[in-house]
Amino acid sequence: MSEENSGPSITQADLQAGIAQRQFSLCYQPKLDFELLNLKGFEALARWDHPTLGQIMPNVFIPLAEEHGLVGRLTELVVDMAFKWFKTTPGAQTHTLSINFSAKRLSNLDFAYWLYEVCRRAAIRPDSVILEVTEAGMLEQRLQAHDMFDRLRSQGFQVAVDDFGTGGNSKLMIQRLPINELKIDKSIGIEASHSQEARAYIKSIVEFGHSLGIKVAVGGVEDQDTLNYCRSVGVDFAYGFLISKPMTGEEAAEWILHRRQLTHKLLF
Ligand code: G
Ligand code: MN
Repeated sequence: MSEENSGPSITQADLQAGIAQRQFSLCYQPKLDFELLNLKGFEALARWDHPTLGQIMPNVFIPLAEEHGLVGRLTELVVDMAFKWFKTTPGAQTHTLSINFSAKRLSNLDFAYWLYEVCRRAAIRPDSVILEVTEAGMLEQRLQAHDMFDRLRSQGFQVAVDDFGTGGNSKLMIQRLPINELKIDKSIGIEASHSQEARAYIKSIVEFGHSLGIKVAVGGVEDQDTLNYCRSVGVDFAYGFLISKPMTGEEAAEWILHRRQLTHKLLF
């Protein structure tokens, strides 16, 4: 599976057909909770299983969807798939479900209410759903960000800032926003294995986040030393290949059943 997609020429019609034919699937990556010493929840990660080009990653198709006004339909499809998995997977609903959203989509006035209605119909508690918006996307929507997060929070949802540390300096903005979680970008988690600066950065963001009552997650945790370091400086949650690669819905269902054994070896 290629993580870097050098940008095959995909047209608007391709994407339209892809959405109509539901050529998309979700993988699920577990998030480890250092306080619970257990699985906290899953992040749903979208993939486009293109019939001829193979698997296409979100960093390619999301900008395209935004450009062609298809992000709304794509969001509906992703939410539908993620909620179906969440509802039908035994034990999933005792955990959280993080979903990536385009900040452009969230700024829509009706969005929070629409999502609330979808949750209500599916009998999913809004507080188990975490909406992830990238730091760059949030900065782009800086004028709407406060209202949009407020609307989401008042419907009971949680909000996370994704890819934190890569999208410009949003610290001042974050201080004024109702945010539940900061997710330090995986490039920084990966670097932390060999870079003292990356480790110092993680530590400083933990202090910053906690001073505002915001939980801090680190992505890209690939080795035990980085996991131990994160835990020692008070990071709340970790994601990464050390814990698990993104899995199919069925594999993630299996993971839930065996999570105690799977997380035990990393933490004790
Ligand atoms: O930024 P975000 O966390 O949404 O990115 C998730 C993507 O990063 C997934 O496509 C996943 O395959 C990849 N990923 C997740 N964990 C790791 C990791 O530990 N190392 C690397 N190199 N990539 C990861
Ligand atoms: Mn994410």
